[in-house]
Amino acid sequence: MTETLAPAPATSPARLSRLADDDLALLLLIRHFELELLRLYGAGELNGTTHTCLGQEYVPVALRPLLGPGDFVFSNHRGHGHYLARFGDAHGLLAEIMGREGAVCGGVGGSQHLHRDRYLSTGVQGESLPVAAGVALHLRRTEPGTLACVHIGDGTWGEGAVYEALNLASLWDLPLLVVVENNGIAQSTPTGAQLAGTIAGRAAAFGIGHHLVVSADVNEIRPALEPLVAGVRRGRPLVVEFRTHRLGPHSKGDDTRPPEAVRAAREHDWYDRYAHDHPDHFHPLDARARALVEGVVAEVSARPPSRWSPCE
Ligand SMILES: Cc1ncc(C[n+]2csc(CCOP(=O)(O)OP(=O)(O)O)c2C)c(N)n1
Ligand SMILES: [Mg+2]
Repeated sequence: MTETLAPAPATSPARLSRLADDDLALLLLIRHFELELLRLYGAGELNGTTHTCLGQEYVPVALRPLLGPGDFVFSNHRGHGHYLARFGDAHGLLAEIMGREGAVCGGVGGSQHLHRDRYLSTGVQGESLPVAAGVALHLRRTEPGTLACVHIGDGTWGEGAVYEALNLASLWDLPLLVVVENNGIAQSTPTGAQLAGTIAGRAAAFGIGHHLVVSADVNEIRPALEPLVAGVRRGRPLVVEFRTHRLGPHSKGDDTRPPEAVRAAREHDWYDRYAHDHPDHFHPLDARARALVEGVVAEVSARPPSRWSPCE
């Protein structure tokens, strides 16, 4: 059976519901943080690389209150939103990326390799899922009721380690929540050109539940996920697949998509849609988030370089 693998077609997306202030503020913080990063890279202020989550910000925002401090979060290369949703710490993250004092990991982890409490990220595709499964096993034994949440992209389903982890997660009833951000592309390869079958079918092959999210409305997504996440805490792994849209380049300046594909992604952007649907709510909070991030950039840019010692 052939199923559609690309993100939802570019029909006019539905009206978004009015968000709570803190959800909108967090969405906007992530949006402006990512936009500033691209600007800083363009200005030659940053080294290395970065992958922004522009267009996908609502995924960690929807999940935020469903995860507690006892839960582990394993993030990937596109992880700034995951970190900001967990800690709200734009200063520490920017300092990490810029290699300045106050950096989350002393400035040696950079954009992709963060560690703070029960939050870890890696830029190596497929690395985190087996580790998360191991942590989930440990949690099941020592802290029942907690879980390991791991974010992966559609392209990461090409890594064999994903299947070893899913096999054991199902066999051992692990509290493992696999969040798939299916943005329809892996670097420059459309999902339909690299993934046979479906993500749902692959989860089913291991007897693992699958929940598809096509909405970008946090108020719709969160209550639907709440009972499912509770099920994970009781020891059944779950795959939650978000059909989402990557607004920006893969990393920076490397967008190989045709202009119409970028335009279609923009039509689904929660940011423009929310501005249109709720201008009175959007504009003041947007201005506040923009100013906040500009302040973070000014403050962190003025800090001295970070120092790190393996013996500390
Ligand atoms: C093992 C490994 N192979 C290749 C890469 C280079 N790489 C980084 S991101 C990426 C594409 C990832 O696609 P996807 O999983 O769909 O995530 P997205 O970038 O779309 O968020 C690739 C090939 C990598 N980081 N790790
Ligand atoms: Mg992808």
